[in-house]
Amino acid sequence: MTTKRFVAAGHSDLDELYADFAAHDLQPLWEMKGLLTAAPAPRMVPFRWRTGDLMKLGQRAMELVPIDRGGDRRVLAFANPGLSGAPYATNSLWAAAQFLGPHEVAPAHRHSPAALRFVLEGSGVWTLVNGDPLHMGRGDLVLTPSMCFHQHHNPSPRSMVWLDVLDLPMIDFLDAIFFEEGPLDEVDQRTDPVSGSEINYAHPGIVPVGLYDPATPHSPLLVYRWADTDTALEAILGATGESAATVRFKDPTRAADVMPTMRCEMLRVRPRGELPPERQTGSRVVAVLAGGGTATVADQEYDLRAGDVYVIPSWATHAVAASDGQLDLFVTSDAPVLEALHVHRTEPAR
Ligand code: 1HN
Repeated sequence: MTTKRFVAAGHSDLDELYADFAAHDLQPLWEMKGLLTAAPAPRMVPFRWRTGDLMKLGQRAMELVPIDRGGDRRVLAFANPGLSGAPYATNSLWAAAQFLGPHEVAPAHRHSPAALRFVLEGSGVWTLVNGDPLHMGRGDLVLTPSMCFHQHHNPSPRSMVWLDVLDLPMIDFLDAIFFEEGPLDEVDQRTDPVSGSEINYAHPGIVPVGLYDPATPHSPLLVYRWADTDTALEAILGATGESAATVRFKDPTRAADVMPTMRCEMLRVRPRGELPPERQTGSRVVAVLAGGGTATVADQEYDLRAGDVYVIPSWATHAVAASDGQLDLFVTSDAPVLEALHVHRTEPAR
């Protein structure tokens, strides 16, 4: 019945109907293509940023661009070429390199997007998170969860560079961005050797009774030290004899990732070892802490050097092979969000 009437309708009737749909901000589903793809079809593309280029450009920025209110952070965002000029490394994750020169200060602010820092080289900067001074050293993972005040200061005579990853694209997509400057008076430049969060929460399997508020939606341990990560990976690889192992950074007070939106892992591949091809839903940012080798992402092959950063789109095949040295990769993803929504999938791939 409906079909007959459709066929009987003249071209101009249909054209007029479609024009009226548009005039009323309506779109017919039956004309849409590619709405439901058989598998994820990301706009972002696999991409790798080389450390050599990054360090040279960052150095020039340090010479020419001061940090002050208005700019606040000297940050170079990794902009994925598939994302139409947006300053986003993946569809869901912001990733960037941040440069802080000798004696520079990045003043306090807070925002609803959560951030993490991973130090690829150097040390000597303190990040204060809600007033807790966290020293940043090579291989350390530092959390600045949603709505926590954070500032950075560099009392050392050397500049420092680290990787910032934020859930900004997700929070922007959800129209849930809030931002606030911190107090404008004196910047807190404490350099405590150990943070309060480590005093309370850095002892394996042990947490203080009566201190932690279970309503806090992130790990109360705000820094994960490289010495601990390295020790864990060595112990696990030593025991299994395998050529690759991955450890995950967890909230020490419950079965949860470090923050509700981002998963952090460290992958170690022994010299000449391999991580077999795999894929998962959600996007990933990978940073090379040490060693060299090759990463394959879909049809792209990247030779890796310490300091390089690359991204993996949802459901793209990913494989890693170490060269003669041991390869250490820091991996951040949006997996906790996909898991919460029951759309996280992972499988071996060929
Ligand atoms: C931010 O607050 C920092 O505090 C770094 O170090 C990068 C990128 C976008 C929005 C906020 C920081 C950021 C950021």
